[in-house]
Amino acid sequence: MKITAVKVFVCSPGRNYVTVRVETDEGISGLGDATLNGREKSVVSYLCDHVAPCLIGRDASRIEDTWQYLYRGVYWRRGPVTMVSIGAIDLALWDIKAKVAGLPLYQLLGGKCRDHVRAYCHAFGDDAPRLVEATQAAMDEGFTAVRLQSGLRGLEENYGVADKGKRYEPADAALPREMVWDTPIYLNQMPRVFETVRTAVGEDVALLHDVHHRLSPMEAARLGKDLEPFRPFWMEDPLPCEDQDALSLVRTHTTTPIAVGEVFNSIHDCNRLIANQQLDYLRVAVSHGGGITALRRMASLADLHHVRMACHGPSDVSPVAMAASVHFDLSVPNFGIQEFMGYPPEVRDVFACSHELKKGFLYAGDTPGLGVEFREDAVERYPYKRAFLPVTRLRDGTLWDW
Ligand code: CS2
Ligand code: MG
Repeated sequence: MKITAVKVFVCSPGRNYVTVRVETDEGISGLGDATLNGREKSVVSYLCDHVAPCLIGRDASRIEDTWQYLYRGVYWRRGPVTMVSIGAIDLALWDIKAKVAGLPLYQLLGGKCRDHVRAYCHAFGDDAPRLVEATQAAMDEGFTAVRLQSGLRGLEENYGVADKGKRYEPADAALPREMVWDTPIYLNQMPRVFETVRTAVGEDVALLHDVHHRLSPMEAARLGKDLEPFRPFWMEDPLPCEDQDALSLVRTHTTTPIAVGEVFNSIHDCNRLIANQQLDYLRVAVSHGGGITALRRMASLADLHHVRMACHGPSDVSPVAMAASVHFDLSVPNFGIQEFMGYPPEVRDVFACSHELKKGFLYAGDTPGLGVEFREDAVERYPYKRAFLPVTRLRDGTLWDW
């Protein structure tokens, strides 16, 4: 079975998605997600100019060899653009292989390790009482795990809080918007927010929180300690984690579990963190990390060191990568939890999916392959829109971590 075409589509049903279709001479094609929020066109060029021409005529069944060819065979390795491109091709080839076998992808990955995938959703509020309402609403829908992001007193906007007309943090502006951040206010307020929500909703629901890389190691240690009484499921991305040793300082001071990795794109970004047990959950997205082939290697390494997988699943990961995450989550022994923000109707109109969310849990469905259909006319119906994520500054104008 030979690859005859690698097609790349960019559409914007509310936000930009880069979708890859690998076609074969036997009429079976596979889908991959190559979306890199705010950098979509770089990926399109990488795929169209540097990947697609090399794949025509190659055997579509040779998934590992193609991965090695695109990674090891290339002088410039790693980096988000390269790895999401490899990831998209990898997903498409797994999709093809599973369609040929007539099986949902998880069957080729060893079959189900669990019946369904526990998902967490996002709750946000301008203040703690609104966050209580949002958390309760999520629990009423059946979610057993909820991520809490709160507005901060004196700050107009905060990451992840789309309350009362404010924006989540999507790449929604043709030039980057600017947001203001204040660490002392955050460190004082966040534990109180957790206390209010935990007291209101009881101890059975898992409560998560995303710090979005904004603290120093000592500040993160303090936050972890201050949150401990309210039993957070995890504290996500407490630090900018290029400095792989910094997390060990955080861990010395707190038992609050740590989740990192949504900006990682290779096993080399996390192998020391995993081996040194500096994290509890690894958040690499199945697309950004180089596909199913690469994620399985990370999961095996993580499993040796008591680290669980928790693939990144924001709305800027398309339903194609979300489907791949669900198949992956069903099949790896060390699954932790799956982020699921859901998609608006425009996105569901472009991507028809067999996976579904029912009462806070994800199910893959039985459709052969990844179980996603992509409508190519989306490119005309929802054309690409240039869009940047915002930048963050301290009150005095100092540019801050994102
Ligand atoms: C977030 C993301 O889902 C998450 O945990 O950190 O929303 C992230 O901000 C975006 O994916 C950025 O592209
Ligand atoms: Mg995050």
